[in-house]
Amino acid sequence: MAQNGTRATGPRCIALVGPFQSGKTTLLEAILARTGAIQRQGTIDAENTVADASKEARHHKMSVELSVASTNFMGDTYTFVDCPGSVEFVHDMRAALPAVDAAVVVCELDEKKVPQLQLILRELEAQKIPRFLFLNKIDKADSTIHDVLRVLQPASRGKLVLRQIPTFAGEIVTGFVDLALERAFVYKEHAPSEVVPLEGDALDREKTARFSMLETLADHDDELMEQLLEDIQPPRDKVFDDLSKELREGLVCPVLFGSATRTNGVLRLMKALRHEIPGVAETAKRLGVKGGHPVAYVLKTINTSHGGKMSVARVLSGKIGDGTTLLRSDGEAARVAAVFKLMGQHSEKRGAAEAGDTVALGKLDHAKTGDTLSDSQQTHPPLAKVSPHAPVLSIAVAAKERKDDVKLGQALAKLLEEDPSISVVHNAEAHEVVIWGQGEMQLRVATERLADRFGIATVSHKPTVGYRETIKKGIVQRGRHKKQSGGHGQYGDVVLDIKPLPRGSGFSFSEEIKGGVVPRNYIPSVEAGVIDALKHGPLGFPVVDIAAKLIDGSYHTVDSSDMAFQLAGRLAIHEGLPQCQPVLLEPIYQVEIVCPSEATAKMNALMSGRRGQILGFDTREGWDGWDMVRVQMPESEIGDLIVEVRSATAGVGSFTFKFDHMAELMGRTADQIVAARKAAAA
Ligand SMILES: Nc1nc2c(ncn2[C@@H]2O[C@H](COP(=O)(O)OP(=O)(O)O)[C@@H](O)[C@H]2O)c(=O)[nH]1
Ligand SMILES: [Mg+2]
Repeated sequence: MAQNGTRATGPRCIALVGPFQSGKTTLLEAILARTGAIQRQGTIDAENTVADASKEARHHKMSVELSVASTNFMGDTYTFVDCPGSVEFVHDMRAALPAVDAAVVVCELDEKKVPQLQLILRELEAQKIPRFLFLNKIDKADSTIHDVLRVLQPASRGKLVLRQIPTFAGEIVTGFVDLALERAFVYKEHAPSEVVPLEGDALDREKTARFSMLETLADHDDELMEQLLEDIQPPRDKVFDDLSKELREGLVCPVLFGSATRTNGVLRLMKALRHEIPGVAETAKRLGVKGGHPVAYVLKTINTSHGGKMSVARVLSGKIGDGTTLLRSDGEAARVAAVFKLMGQHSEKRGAAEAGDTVALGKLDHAKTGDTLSDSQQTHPPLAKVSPHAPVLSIAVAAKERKDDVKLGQALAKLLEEDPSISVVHNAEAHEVVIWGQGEMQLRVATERLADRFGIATVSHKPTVGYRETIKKGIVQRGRHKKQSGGHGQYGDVVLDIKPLPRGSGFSFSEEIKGGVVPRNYIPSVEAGVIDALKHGPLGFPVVDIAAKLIDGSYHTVDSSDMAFQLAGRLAIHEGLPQCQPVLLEPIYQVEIVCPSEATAKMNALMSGRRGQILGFDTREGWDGWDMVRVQMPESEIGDLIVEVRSATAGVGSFTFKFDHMAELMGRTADQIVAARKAAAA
């Protein structure tokens, strides 16, 4: 069992997270190369990295799903979960985090990326994941490197502590001093750094920087504080113990430097992970695992191109092997078909997985991402619950060929299984299958996967907006259906009192038939005819907020029928409504936008360009430096709103929305909508 101050034991699991393009996938590659898991370090450009091996990731040169790869370092197994940095794929990271011992937050010294960094740190803070910052791309560093804390601290609630300071030749960073070790290193490209004497200017800077590191640590350690006040040099072991303890408790976030492309700072990072992060015992405790028997957490679900399902899982206690029966928290059971070790897309069968191992479990039909699995002795309550962010963008998709319709439904179900931040809505009225997701790239990748992996060519278009129409004034309208074509005729005759209803009332039907002028048994037929006619009003949309009262009519003993009265009801509506001042209704949504305060003014401008009505501004609760803007906005304008919100906020702004009411729409916009509808129907 790991204790504070001593090294954790067993296989570790570490998430690589951080803003888009900060170098996470490259860092994983560097780690695998440095620790000997791969012969040569691949690059994003050469499309030969272990992670990002899917066709879509290669094609877009960005992570579009998480990748898992393991290595051995000084006798222990380390599994890394390389998470996509794009906000659109953030669910992969969020769902994986509960299972990891720690996260390495890969970042750049770029003020523009600080809001993204803040979002990610927020997630780690919320899930209480111990974290390092790895300041990458040190090969490109300029003078801002002296400002690391000033630039990055605002992104973190926990105190950042510099563990290293860079050393220079002129303007170029050539190495670093490790402040805990008090040792200077010079970077070597693709080789371990070389220890050099710590002297001169570097020594002076080291003293100052080390003192401020210790001061930060002393905030949580009275003994260390006394030593500092009395000018006593704390023993090196004590410093390491404090670093480790405060990291594990989430009190501080140590900052390391490096360059993933040059494999600089990678060994230092590995050593810090080895000595300082918690192991599976502590992680299991953090999650509340009731130990003793096998328990695992599913951090990702993958459907391989040959149709096999794999559940990537971290074993938190016990042992799971081929044939182990695993129960979900709700009691549903399935048997593990095989245990795999993952190296990106490549999987290899291995023996049983022990506590700490992160493996792929084959053919667990019942398992979903986020599930807690336990062996057949007893169920385990869920260890974590990570709900996907509400979707913000949608497209309607259809198979190019009719014959693929069924396949499309099945393929979508598999995509949803892999990425629960996508959802599918069947719009029966518009005969559309609508995919909802987190952004343009995610939806594009989803349609690419339908083609690449499932062989389904699709066409996509903007989803139909839920327009309605209603009437502004009433009318009393007769509808008479009469046909005499030899033998048996058809006869139905009704008079309807048609009236507008208040907004949101829907439809009501009533009758006031006296003296049986319309026989009882035909009244439901009239209603059915009216309902049918209201599906397409004079403007082409479903009619709502309308009352129809059957007040008169006549019948024929032989020729009247159910069908004839339905047709009469329809006729009355068709002939009556155009005279009732039909008007278009458009759905208005209540939208809550969250954004960094600097962008609030831009949101304001954005809203007026999209017929939005600002209801109010607020500071965002619990988020310093963020605002929340409440707006009412037509559904049609929300369509691609996320694209503009993100571009105005360095990618971090977002919103949620819910239907509020239907509002009358007149003038040019309405005319265009009606014309488009007519054209589509023609
Ligand atoms: N100069 C420099 N470029 C880097 C470094 N690490 C990554 N990159 C480049 O940054 C880009 C994004 O890298 P990638 O690993 O895909 O970032 P990710 O989105 O965080 O996974 C790629 O073009 C990398 O080659 C580094 O240490 N130095
Ligand atoms: Mg990546």
